Amino acid sequence: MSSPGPELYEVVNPATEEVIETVAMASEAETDAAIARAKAAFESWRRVSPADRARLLRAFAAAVDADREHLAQLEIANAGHTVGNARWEAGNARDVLEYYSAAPERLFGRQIPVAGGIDLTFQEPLGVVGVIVPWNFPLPIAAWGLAPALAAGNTVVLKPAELTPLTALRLAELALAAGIPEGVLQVLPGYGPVVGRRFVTHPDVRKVVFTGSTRVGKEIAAGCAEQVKPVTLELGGKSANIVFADADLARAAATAPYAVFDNAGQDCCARSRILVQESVLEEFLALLEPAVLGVKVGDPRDEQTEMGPLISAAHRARVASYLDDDVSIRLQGKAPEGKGFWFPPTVLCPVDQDSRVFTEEVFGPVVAVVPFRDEQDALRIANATEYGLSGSIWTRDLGRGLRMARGVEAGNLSVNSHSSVRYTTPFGGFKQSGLGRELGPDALNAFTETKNVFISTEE
Ligand code: TXE
Repeated sequence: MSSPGPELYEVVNPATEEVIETVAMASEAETDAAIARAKAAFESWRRVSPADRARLLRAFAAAVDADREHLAQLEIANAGHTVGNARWEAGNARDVLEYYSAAPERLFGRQIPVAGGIDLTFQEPLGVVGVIVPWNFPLPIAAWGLAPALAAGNTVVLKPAELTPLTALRLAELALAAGIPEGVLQVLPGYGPVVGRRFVTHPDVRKVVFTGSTRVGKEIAAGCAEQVKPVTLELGGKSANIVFADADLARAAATAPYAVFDNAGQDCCARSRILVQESVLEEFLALLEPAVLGVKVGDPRDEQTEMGPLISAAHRARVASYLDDDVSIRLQGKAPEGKGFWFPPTVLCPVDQDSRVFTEEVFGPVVAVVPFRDEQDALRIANATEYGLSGSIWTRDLGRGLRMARGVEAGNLSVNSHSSVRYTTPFGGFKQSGLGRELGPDALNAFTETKNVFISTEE
């Protein structure tokens, strides 16, 4: 009797709707086998000397560096990212690997003074880490999870999103070519409720790292709680871009589209609510108009393109549904017609602050503009959301900028800038935007347990 073959998944180019690859989806049994391999590999990987582990991670970073253009082209084809973004993302994956390659030799313990002996603490690896990656930034988010995990001495099984497995699969090949031993990093394409779910329920997976929707994040957190399994969650956002009347309005308006339409709005840090002080609302909208209408949407391979397509037909339908509500479109750019999951950059104003579009994560190129009176009013609006990932504050008064940054309930704020992500600084959300921090020195804590050892010196 022949057994059924693996389930196959057709990977589609969202700019052309063409099938570019067919990928075998892992079953639950294959997931268990991968976890068993990762567990076996952990026993030797944890014993690799810190200097050798650092060397192997540097070699992995160098392999990613040498393959940057190839990785970028894969991401353009698979995720529809613009060529500029895709190159930045491949560079970011390399940077993150390089940054954490310094960690194995710097995972210091402490010696705490105690009576009657010597007390030592050790930062021990956890074991097998399951990393679940979404489709919006497949390559950087994979690197943010796997690099600190491996550096701290863990082994990793990584599940890319169904829609975007190609760059993660390439990362696994590059790791092997760089000398990272078999089983230390495995990439397992598969469905969330099959492979991802198994990371949660399998007792040999000692930690789960998840980036994705708040709905699934809650399910994962609940499942991990059953086993008291640590979990890092990076979830949705509804971030505010707050523009005060005293700001450099021209700069604030010129950069606002980038802050929400970048990656076609499929960014958990997207500043999808623009809050403008009421006295300058019309002036700001007038400045915003050329910036929005000028966004070049189209072929992501073209160096001039600023915005590519959405990831899928289903996602485009979901984004479009927000415009079926009773909303006022103030500005709308152009998007190509025909094949591809295109959507035009769209600015809504005025907006009902209780509406779906103002309270839910749209994850598309749609931004809502509302006026505010003063600092207190701006804070009230900015914080009236279940999310708390990022936000921007535009003002020439730095005291106010800092006051507002301290007042907004979010993990990553920027003043006179929209930057949220640097690989050297912590990244993560307040409230329902997440749990724990990725990147920077803090991320390493999430991949170790502290062990305390007391040695008696009594005679
Ligand atoms: O996310 P899912 P989707 C938000 C964004 C988007 C919405 C839905 O608003 O429109 O979520 O996107 C895996 N157990 N974000 O449906 O389902 C899945 O296979 C374990 C924000 O794509 O959360 C994929 O690998 N894993 C976000 C990953 O989870 C499961 C990025 C994310 O998929 C699972 C993406 C399960 N039961 C979407 N079900 C951000 N923070 O940037 C699914 N998965």
